[in-house]
Amino acid sequence: MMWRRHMKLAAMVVVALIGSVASADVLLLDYQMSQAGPQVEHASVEGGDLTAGNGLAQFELNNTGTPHSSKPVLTIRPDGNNTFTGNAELDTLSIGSEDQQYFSFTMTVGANVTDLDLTEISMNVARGGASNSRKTGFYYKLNGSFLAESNMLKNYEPAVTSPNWNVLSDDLSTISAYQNLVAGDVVEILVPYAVSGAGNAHTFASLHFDDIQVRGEATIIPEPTSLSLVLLGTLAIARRR
Ligand SMILES: [Ca+2]
Repeated sequence: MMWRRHMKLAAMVVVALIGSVASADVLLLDYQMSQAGPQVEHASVEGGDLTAGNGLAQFELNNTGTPHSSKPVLTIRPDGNNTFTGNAELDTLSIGSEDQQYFSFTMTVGANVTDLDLTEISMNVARGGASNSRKTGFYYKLNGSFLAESNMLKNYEPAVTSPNWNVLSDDLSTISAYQNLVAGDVVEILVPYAVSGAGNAHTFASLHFDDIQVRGEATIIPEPTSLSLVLLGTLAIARRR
């Protein structure tokens, strides 16, 4: 009789655990450069490689020749083989189909995740030099489609040059499409390059990036191994009583 009660207690504990485990706000991905993949990757997601669009002449992931203390950094420049004129094209999202002056990465929600709510994206960005204005931002896709244009963070112009950093961040908790993500969902973030005025005249104007971070709250189904350990532990405690 006693043993049956213990088994029941253990089963109840396991059922409660199977209901999944929610995390507090955590760092999901952190790209620190020197390599295409993220240096930090939370167990709930898989971070894809930083990838250049075809409109970049320079996409240097391991740039150690900058004065930034956090080097290596990522340095990009446009190729000039286009008519990218900045704001107008940023506003119409044509970066994806025409000029491709951007870099991007994906984040795939893991199979063990029942719910993922994105909270924030942030990165360090700086102009390589003082001349010309050059702009960037965050464009958002989910499962291959751009989110509503109103969700994009556009036309951000870094105010300082190397070796200083500007921190560009965006509150993702206000983007409904990035809440309640489930296993297999693919988030894609595009970081565009734009200049004010004719793009062809600014092929020398670089932007530096570092520490691209995505944060969120993940609800994860415990792995079978840890579940088994909890079950065994519960049984052991129950037997000792
Ligand atoms: Ca770095």
